[in-house]
Amino acid sequence: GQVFKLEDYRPNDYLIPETNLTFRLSPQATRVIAVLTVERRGGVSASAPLVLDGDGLTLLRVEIDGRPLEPADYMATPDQLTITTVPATPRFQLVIETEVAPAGNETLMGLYRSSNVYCTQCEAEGFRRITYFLDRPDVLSVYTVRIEARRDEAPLLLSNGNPVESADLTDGWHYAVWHDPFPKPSYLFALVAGDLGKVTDSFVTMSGRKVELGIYVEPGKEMLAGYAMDALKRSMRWDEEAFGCEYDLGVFNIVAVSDFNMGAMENKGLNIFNDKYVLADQETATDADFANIEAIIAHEYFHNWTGNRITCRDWFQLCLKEGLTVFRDHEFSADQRSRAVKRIAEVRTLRAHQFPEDQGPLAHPVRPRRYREINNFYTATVYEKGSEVVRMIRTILGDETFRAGMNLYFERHDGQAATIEDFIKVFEDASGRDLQQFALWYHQAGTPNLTVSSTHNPGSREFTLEIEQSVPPTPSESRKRLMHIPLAFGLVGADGEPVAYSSVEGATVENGVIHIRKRRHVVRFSGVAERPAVSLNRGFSAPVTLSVEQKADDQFFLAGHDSDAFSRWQAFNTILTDALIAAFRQILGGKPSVFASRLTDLAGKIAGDETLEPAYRALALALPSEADIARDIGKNIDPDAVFRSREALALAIATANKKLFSDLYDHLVDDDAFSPDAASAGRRALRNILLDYLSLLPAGRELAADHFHSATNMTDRAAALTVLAHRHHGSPEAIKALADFEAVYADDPLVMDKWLQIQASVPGPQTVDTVRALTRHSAFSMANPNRVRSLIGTFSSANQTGFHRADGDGYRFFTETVLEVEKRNPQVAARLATALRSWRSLEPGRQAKAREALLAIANAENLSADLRDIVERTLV
Ligand code: HT7
Ligand code: ZN
Repeated sequence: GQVFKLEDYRPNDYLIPETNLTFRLSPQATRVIAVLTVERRGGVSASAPLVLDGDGLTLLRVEIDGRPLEPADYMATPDQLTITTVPATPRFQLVIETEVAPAGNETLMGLYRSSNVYCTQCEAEGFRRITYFLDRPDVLSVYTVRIEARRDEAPLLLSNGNPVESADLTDGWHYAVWHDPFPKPSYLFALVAGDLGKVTDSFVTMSGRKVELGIYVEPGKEMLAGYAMDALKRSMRWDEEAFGCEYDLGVFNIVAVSDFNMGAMENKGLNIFNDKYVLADQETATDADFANIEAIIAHEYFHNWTGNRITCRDWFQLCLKEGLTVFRDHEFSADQRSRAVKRIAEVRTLRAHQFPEDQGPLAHPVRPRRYREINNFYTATVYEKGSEVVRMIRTILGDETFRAGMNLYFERHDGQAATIEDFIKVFEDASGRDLQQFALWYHQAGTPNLTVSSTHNPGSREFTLEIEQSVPPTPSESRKRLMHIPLAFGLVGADGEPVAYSSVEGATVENGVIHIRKRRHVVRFSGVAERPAVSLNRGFSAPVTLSVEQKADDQFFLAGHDSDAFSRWQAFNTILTDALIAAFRQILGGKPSVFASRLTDLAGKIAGDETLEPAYRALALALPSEADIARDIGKNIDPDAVFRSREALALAIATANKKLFSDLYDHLVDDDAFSPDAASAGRRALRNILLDYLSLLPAGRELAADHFHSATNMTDRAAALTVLAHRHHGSPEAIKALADFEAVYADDPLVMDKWLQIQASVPGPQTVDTVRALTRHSAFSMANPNRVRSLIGTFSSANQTGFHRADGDGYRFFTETVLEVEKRNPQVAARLATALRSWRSLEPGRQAKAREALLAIANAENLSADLRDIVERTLV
């Protein structure tokens, strides 16, 4: 396949300042008439051909300035329309008529049908499946869209921008016209038509303009859209207050559909959502679902300024909108909820998804330089690491200068298609600093490591930190340059208070941040009488790994006393990880796992510490996942031994804290009316993790069954079902709870997704057979991405012992299924296939079987570009 390279970027010879589209909708044969105003750029020869992108199109008509083109004047294939004879005038009108079949479109890109609703997905290159166009983000056009449909089939007709007119036509047809005054790239175009229920509200912007808000859902589900609407209004207000960003159209619409490749899409004025991220009430959604809805509603809304008003010059710049918008939604959630809890959750996600990507065969820079399939670059690196890079800019500049830089960005680049260089420049200009070394965070792949050791000389009252940076090699980047790493730190005295020092040399230290710029820094703090404990990477100021020579006593001290809530959590998490790795080695050596009582005691102390938020305590008590442990071990992984080490530690903590956990569990019972707010969710989270521990003790199974049957919300019900299905697999209680759950929710696909997920993640070699059987269950469908991700995605990426079953049957099932999904939806199949990206860290037997599975996919006939790209890079 073709490789696209950043260095090959050049603007097109033509622009399309105006786009007029008419759709005559019909499931099998929709007509699309595009009337384009085309402009030749200054200095371009009149003989330059106009080459438009297409993808599987049927061309019916092509005219320029009112005259049909002669066959000699153009060449059309399903994937390209080349106009060889272009008028000499600098501007002309091009009319293109195409026919597309939304009903048969299972790729969910371009125009498709989801439960009889017509909808579109154009990012990244879906618009070319609708009409021939310059389908690239630097071609900005003002769109007017007329939609015609049968009124009974599609009473609702929506597109971007503001409504202009609508009326009946003959024979039961009607039409609506929409106009979007803001020039936009084709990837932000959207159309929705169908029979949908509507929830309305309004919002008055900071300058006093009224915006009509609409959320459209499957008829009958309107009462499930209230939380999303509330999240939308809070997002709109927050963006005004935090960034001065005001909404700019008279309407803002959100449509929820049940077939969607990703979470949601920020089309101008018409966001389209996976219904999983809109619909919620206490009966059907967990607290995690509510938090995701809030975050994704905010994320897509925030794109209105970071993505839509200022878009990307080309797809290499994807992090310009995605990393920045993730940073903005993280800040929003931190302000709406608990900042410390939010930060811990973000870091857990980054380590679970981005670190393995950065440390494996699919590693790429936040701003990649090459791609074969852009759909495969909507990654944790572009999104999550991209957000961390923006956070580091704020850490380096400080809040005020960062905000000044953002203001300059909005002022300077509004209406443009910009680059990462433009973004860095606004912060250089706002601060007067040189950020060129810092910019390597965008250009260089791999997770940097800092090796840190410390010494204290009581005689000279000097405390010294030796810090050395290294960036491991990544595919096609063997030599790395030195990075600028802002390392927030604290010196903590025996009383838990910050230790003062009189001067520091060896590195720039500002506002509690050491600026690492060289390979090695020896940072000397003078005037330090007693040896402090060092708290490093406070607040996770840089997305790095640390190798710290640190006494266990210091870790325990920091876990109890660090004033930085994130680092306090981190210290306890490091203690847990070290204990788990030691247990893993003991298990491999045939020895029993033993855990220090000060560890299990500390777990109890944290659980019962009323000065800490319940949500924070719940996060602290959540043991590192099996995948986390495997990543920290690094190589020669036996997932069964990892699983056993984790179970052993959980049992030790539960046994040592039986009474405390049980009392706390009883005390946390909540009789108040349900509220999805963060504090209530935190209490549920703490009680549910206590249940998880208590379920390991005698009578734990009955306790979990009681919890399940007395639950009054989905958070508690799903937590109890997970405990029963995972820890008491095959027990009468587990079987009954699964059956009861199925009986109650059989008609609710989003809830049945949880039922599929819980079963797909049951540890052990037998689960592959369960999952195979569930592919034939009526709740499952290979055509629906949510169903596929819930069953197959969960099994392959969240079930270490099941998927990595020693005899390779998990991998065989995976190969068959990925290839089956691929026939319908290559994008979803390619994402599933990334589950094997860390195959080289497995023990040799599993490694060989994983490789066979990857080769079987690679050797399949007619492989899509999406899947081929992932599998070939994974095998290198
Ligand atoms: N910007 C959106 C990305 C997206 C997408 C990309 C490829 C294929 C389908 C897609 N659906 C949505 C979502 C976002 O990051 O906000
Ligand atoms: Zn986004």
